[in-house]
Amino acid sequence: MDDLKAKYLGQIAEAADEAAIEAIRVAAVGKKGEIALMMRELGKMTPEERQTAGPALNALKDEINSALAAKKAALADAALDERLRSEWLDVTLPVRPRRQGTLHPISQASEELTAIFAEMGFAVAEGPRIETDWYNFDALNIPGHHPARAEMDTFYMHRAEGDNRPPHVLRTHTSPVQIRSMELQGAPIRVICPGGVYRADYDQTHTPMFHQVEGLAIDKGISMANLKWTLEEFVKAFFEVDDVELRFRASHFPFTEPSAEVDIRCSWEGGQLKIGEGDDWMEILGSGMVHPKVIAAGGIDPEVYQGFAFGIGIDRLAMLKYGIPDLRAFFDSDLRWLRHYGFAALDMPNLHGGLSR
Ligand code: 2U9
Repeated sequence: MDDLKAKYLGQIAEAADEAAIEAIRVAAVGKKGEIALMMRELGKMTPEERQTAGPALNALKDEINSALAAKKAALADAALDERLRSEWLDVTLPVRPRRQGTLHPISQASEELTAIFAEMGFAVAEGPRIETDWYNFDALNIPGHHPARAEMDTFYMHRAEGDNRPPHVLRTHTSPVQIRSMELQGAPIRVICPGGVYRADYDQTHTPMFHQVEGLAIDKGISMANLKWTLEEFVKAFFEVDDVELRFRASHFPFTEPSAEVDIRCSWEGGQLKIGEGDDWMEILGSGMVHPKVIAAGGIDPEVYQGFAFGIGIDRLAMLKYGIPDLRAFFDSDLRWLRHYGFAALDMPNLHGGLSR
């Protein structure tokens, strides 16, 4: 029996995996194993022999069973250790670089100028890009025969044959939003309307879709002086200069009277634009006192209320601020040119605090 014990304990010690353990179990202590066979032999023994051989066989069986269990547990531990070693992750490694998007310069310029006007008390209003010709033209003192209606290179929406209602248009300016705001809110009102507008035009300085921000302030006793101050504050904050000189040139728009185009003093040194100093002037926006007919179209009494309005091209403003030469780059380029101009990934801390150039 000692030989048997030595044989199986030796095999168990040598077993390399669970399958080997199972094979030893079947051979040694299984139903038809060696110990079971020996148990059967007990019947042939004398009672005295049986008294020593029986307990000895049972003890051997227990010993082999516990050696099998211990070896099984040791193998499982070793397998776990191996997995922990081979599947180990260094969570302190730096993450792999990920491709990240950036805010579009037009969005960035739009956010910046919105924040500046918000600080001066202007709310932001938005409206539909598909408009009726009343909101886009008539309410703005641009009647059917008016040349501006043709000048604005309007995109007209298709009407079904036999439908003789005036067609909807892609808004040619954000002014309809201001008419809608006047209708909704009445006076007094201070609002800016940033957003995309459409004109059938395409060359180095025009794209069929571009962005405007228009501003409107209506109250009792508003004058050109309020307009001038507002625009000066805006230009100083947007171009981050302490002082700036604005030049108001008489102009004409159907929706304002009087009307003025506004230039800022600037210089071009070696192709580099400097805002606020120099001997040059650059046109940046149009403005004026809102025409009484337009105030009335918004449902406000022009005998009681006056107002100023202005319109700025955001795309051009972004080009000037960030030094981007061709307007078309805004709409047919990818991230590489944005990176070239120093536009940072969305989660960079300098997002709203100017550019890291
Ligand atoms: C209402 C009343 C008046 C908005 C105005 C301009 C002058 C103007 C251009 C600037 C560059 C368009 O993007 S651009 O091409 N805009 O010159 N816009 S006054 O006047 C309004 C608007 C709404 C109710």
